[in-house]
Amino acid sequence: MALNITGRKLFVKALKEEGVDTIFAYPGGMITDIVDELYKTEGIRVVLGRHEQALVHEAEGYARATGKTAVVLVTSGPGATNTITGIADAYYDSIPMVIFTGQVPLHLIGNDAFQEVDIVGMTRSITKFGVTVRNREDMGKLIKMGFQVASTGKPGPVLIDIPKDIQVTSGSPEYPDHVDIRGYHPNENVHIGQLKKAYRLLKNAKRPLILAGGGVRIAGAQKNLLEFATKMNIPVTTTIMGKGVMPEDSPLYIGNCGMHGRFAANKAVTECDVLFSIGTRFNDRITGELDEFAPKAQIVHVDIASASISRNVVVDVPVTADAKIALERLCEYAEAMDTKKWLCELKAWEKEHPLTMPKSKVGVCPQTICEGINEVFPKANIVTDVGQHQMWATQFIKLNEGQEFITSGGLGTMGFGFPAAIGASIGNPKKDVVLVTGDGGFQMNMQEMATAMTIGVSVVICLFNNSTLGMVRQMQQLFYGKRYEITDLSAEDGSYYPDFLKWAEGYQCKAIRVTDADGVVPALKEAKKNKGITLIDFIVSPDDLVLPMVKSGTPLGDMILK
Ligand SMILES: Cc1ncc(C[n+]2csc(CCOP(=O)(O)OP(=O)(O)O)c2C)c(N)n1
Repeated sequence: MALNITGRKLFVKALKEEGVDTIFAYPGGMITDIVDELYKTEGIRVVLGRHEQALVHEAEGYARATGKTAVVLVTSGPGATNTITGIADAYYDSIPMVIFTGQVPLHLIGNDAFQEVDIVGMTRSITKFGVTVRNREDMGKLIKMGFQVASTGKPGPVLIDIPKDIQVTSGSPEYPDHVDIRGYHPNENVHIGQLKKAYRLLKNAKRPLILAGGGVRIAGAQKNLLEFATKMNIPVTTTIMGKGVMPEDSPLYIGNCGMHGRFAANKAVTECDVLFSIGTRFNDRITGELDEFAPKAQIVHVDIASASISRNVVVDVPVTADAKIALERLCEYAEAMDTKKWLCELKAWEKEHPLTMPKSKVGVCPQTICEGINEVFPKANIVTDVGQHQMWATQFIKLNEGQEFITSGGLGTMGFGFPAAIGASIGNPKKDVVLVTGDGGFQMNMQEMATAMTIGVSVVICLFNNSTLGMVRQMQQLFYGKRYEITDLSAEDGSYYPDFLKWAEGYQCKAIRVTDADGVVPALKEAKKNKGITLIDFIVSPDDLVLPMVKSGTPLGDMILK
């Protein structure tokens, strides 16, 4: 029999057996033993962030760029609570992740001990699975369960809380290959009868439409989607999480739909007679007023999680299946449909209201920046923060095959972008990473510049600096009589803090300010030459709007166009 080993040694063994080569960590009293064990370990890179929230976003960026399960390690109490926003973000966007938290020793749990919080309880509704290891002998099994649950079915975050005494207690060295988890049976098959029903419905449609979400990317089904849509001549619209699953240059691709979707795409959802939706959860930003969503359509919904089906939109044909498997099967019998007339209608709508924005009164037009990014970085992974800039990126940045669009879709977390971009670069160092961010969101995790400079990642930060919390200001402009309360980030005399160029100087990173359209492409080209971090401070007008816009709670067809 193999000799017993400590919990801290089993922790490292588990990571190795899971093939983990990078973890995102921040130290503290309740994980010093594990941290010490990592010091002695070869082959696992430990990335130190500057804030635990950012650390989780870094892990998310890594997972989103690589498809791997990301691993986070933080201490108990404030270390653990600081991860909560990131965990929620990962949960809503189905990112595979295992978060390890240190915990006070077992006998102190529940005693108001220093830095003790019930992190498992606090994160119950935003994790797929969470547990405190209370017995050293269960540790291997629980970690295995964590990795299994995080990465299978609809992926998501898992939290494993390890009390300090468990980390130093000796026990079995076994780390299982597989564990059976009672009640957890992710769907691996597809109900062919349901799929055939869906196919028949599509085949008889006059105005069929495919709505593709992030589930298509998670399943790695991009090629299958293209094949299916092309074989059948069916147009495709995407959600924000689905952006990029269909090549933007395909004649069948009509852009994103939803709150800031294209006019033609929202019209298509409103007018279609069969909506084949796959890998999307019908978030309210996609549906607008629920009762008016796709009012003329019969709806098919393919999703890996049966609990997601008919939760928001009651559907006509539910199909519980992995998106790739479903599309592979469908492609076996897919035949061309005559959709010429319908495609012409879509083209006419696109012509009626093409996606474009007026020239800005001051500063650089956001559309021009996005087009510059398309020109100079046609292969980069694109990461965004949350706000107007995010929506402009979804509208104007074109994604080619092999490019990821990494954004906080479900939770809409300001402060996500910069750390996620760092994580994406760590996961895929050969690929250019372009971050599109706002001056509000960037300031929520800008301390990570220290992380980025210290470990030497390469990111181009395109800061859309409109000196305002633009997305909220836009609502004030349109719906609240221009009462700009707490959205202006500048001082009364107009001065602005920080001066991003001077700030960047403190981190010894390259920084460029661009105030007019002519400066866009040269600045991006210079950033491309510079290995490391380049911050481009694009001065943007606070009055620029993201349009079209569907006001929250109104039907998708009612778009504000100017
Ligand atoms: C953590 C967090 N707080 C508040 C919000 C609400 N919110 C959404 S967008 C936005 C403004 C973002 O401003 P900025 O980062 O400057 O980007 P812009 O909209 O100007 O492009 C705010 C306050 C949020 N999404 N996340």
